[in-house]
Amino acid sequence: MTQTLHAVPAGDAIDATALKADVLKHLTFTIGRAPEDAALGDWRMALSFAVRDRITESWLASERAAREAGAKRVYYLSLEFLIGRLLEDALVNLGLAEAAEVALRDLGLALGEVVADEPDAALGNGGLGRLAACFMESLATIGCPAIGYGIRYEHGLFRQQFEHGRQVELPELWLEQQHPWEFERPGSRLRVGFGGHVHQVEGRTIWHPAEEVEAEAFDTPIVGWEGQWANPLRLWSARAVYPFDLNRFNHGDFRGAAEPEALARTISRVLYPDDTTDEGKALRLKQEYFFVAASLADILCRFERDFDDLALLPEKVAIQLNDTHPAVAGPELVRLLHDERGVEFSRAVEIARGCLSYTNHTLLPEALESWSEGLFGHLLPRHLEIIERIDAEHYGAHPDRPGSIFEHGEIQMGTLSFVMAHKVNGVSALHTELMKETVFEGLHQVHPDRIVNQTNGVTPRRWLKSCNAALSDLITETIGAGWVRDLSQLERLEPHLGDGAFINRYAAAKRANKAVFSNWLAGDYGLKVDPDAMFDAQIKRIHEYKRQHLNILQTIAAWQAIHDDPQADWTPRLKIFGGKAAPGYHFAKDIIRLINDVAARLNADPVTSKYLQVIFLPNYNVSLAERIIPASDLSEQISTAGKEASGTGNMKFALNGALTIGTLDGANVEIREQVGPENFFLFGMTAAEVTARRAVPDHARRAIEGSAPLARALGALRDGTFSPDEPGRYHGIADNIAGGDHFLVASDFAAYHAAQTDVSRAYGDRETWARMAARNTARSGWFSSDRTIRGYMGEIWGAAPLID
Ligand code: T68
Repeated sequence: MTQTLHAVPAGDAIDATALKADVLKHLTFTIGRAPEDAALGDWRMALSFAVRDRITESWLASERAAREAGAKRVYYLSLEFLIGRLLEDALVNLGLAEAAEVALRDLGLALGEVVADEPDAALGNGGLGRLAACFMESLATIGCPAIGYGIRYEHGLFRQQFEHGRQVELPELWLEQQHPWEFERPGSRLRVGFGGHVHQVEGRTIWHPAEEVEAEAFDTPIVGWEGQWANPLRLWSARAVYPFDLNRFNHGDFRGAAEPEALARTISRVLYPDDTTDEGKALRLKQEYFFVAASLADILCRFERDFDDLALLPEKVAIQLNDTHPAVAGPELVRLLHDERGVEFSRAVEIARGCLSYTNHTLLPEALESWSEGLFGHLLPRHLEIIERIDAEHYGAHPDRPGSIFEHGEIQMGTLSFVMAHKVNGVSALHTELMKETVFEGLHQVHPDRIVNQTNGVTPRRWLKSCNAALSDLITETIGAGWVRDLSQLERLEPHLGDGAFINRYAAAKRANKAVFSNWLAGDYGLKVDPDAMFDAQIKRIHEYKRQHLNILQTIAAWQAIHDDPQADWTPRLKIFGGKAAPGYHFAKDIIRLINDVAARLNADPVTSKYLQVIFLPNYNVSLAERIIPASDLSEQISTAGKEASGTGNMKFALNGALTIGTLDGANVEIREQVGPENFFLFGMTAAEVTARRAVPDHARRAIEGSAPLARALGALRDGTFSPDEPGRYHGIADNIAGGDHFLVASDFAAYHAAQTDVSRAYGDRETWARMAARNTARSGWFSSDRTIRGYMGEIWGAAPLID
């Protein structure tokens, strides 16, 4: 026992001793278990509480410091926070990872197992939610006083399973176990109303909602690097105002007695899993207003505790809308200021605009939010009136009519957000320019200074330091530990790139990660892979614009080519897929099934499987990404140009030394600029070429005629090669590609196929490949979410950090 303590530095030994004592204390007094009876989950809970104590100290001190400084606060409103696991992140940021390892070893436990026992908090669908989580961590690292506001969904994103290759959705149950990180705030419940009517009393407008629910806050403190600052993530849970109808109960109506509670709780029951269908529209709008109303009431309450002049609001309060989902914050803030506090209407709009800013995450027309006036007016009658007045005033000021909030009989939430925000930002340079040219063209002309760019980033604590110990240790040994706080310091690796010994060590770190991953694959999925094969990964939501079907089609073509000449010098590859399809998105689900069918056929092929294997890992989530990314050699970023707003997975891969094969889309453009075109496999049409190509009649047919491998791969979809029991299963996908091909799979195929051949050739020279990979790491410093947050602070929020 003492030996282990001597093996670590003195500070860690003290931490380990104290931590062990705290773990035992919490096991006894918080969990109520004796060590000899404790299960893994009990130990994890005890460790989490011991860690939370330390975060809480930092959090309360941060809150005190922000208040004393009268600092401007940032409020990040997001319907999604894709947090993942918190324990490891917290340990790493508090500098307690080694101490925890020692303390647990002393108790007969392995830290890795304890950490892996934590369920992922999957309160988000994909990139937008994960960005919000990275931002929370960066805000705390930088020391910017902030609160993240969202919904405490009982069920996060569904759990994905495959049955005969098909996606099936199961409910996600993260709250089935106690969530040790949060503080419940039963004392500060707020009421949120819906429906009803509006009337005037002595010149003032009063809204009488027909229905009310209560919002209860749960605070999870998020700690930054080195534990200097922590901010809360405040998630709202819905409950009934009168949870239980005793009268109905006493009359024997037990079901009816419980009804109000069941109905109210529906609001925070599930994360909207689908960004494509109309289902559950009213509930979705209720969720949006519910969390916005509770958050704004909370924000004003905090403001009014410290200040008494509402004119100061824009100076003290910055409210960021993560996409249009919280767009009702505009009219709600106007309602709070005008109806409830008597501020003159135009002045209320001006104050609200001074506080609000809006981030756009998509240009896809089908993903832009709009609400029918009927539904909206039914649930939020006063807000509809306010929006009408805002629209009229905006229109009055700009008679050339840059675009009304009311178009096609619907309330356009993007326009509303734009009109109510003092800054509107895109999430990559290309996306921001396209915003100006497309959806917001008219508004941009009238407000040329409103749109700004803030290219996304990722937190290097989770996405390098903790997920990739082999590489981060090498980096720290080479350039010191300063990169964890200041990722731009990675450029100090540059002088080492010419050093063969360093490149060998870099390659060895990647090889070690691949070995770990291979063992895990063999153990959990029974798939034996060669760790020296190229690991080629596409992990993200399944969507036609992301073109997983282009990837699998090219895989089929590669398989056919290997069959033609099995003796040739093929570069072995493992194709890794991961991602969920929206439950109602049938085409995306067909793509999943196709990939699984192709995997089954190829992995069982005695001729080709030593060169080409495919695996679709089920239930892709943050923790799985943390496993896959450090072990990958190639990152697939192959969306149709102009469609992917930014991407953030692309940044995580580059940082961890995977080379990108990609189009000029989203932040790929900036990644290629940073890492250098010679360290990036570019292919495909540009956004402008995509637009032009769509106008070419028969573009898909022409592309197929021009590419024999494409024609042959499509042939295999049609002749039932991958679905012998049901030969027609993939005709839909083949017809889509050969027909309208909106996402230009056929037109980009030949270029993609050629680029993949280049990739295989390049991988043959391992030293050169490793140098290119190391260069990707060295030049990815700009993609830290710390840089992004500093951009928001300076250009949008006007907020300053409170630590150096
Ligand atoms: C993503 N958007 C973008 N949306 O696709 C991605 N949408 O390019 C970008 O990097 C990322 O945002 C962060 O900026 C999403 O993830 C959603 O998840 C979503 C959810 C509900 C409704 C609409």
